[in-house]
Amino acid sequence: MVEKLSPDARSAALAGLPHWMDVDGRDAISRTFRFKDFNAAFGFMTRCALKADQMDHHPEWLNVYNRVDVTLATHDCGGVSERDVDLAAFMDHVVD
Ligand code: H2B
Repeated sequence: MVEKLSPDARSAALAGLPHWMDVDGRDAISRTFRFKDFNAAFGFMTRCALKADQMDHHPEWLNVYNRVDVTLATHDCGGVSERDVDLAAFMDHVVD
């Protein structure tokens, strides 16, 4: 069973993910990524989708041309877990 991060662990994790924000009214984190064009955005999504499937941990996301809005939460625990932090860090690494 995946566990929700404690408030302290969550704050510490978010300090290391400065581009990610708390979602209003929901226990989740989000970030918007912007790319040169659709090709670059979809390439990013493809890399993240393969990683997410390997992790068995899947993002909620919306793509509009060169923009990808990502929300991460762990449905199995109803909040943010270490898996969300790991997937967020992977996504950041892909765009770095
Ligand atoms: N993704 C996310 N974001 N949260 C989950 O709780 C989750 C998941 N659970 N992907 C996984 C799949 C679970 O449903 C399967 C059965 O392992």
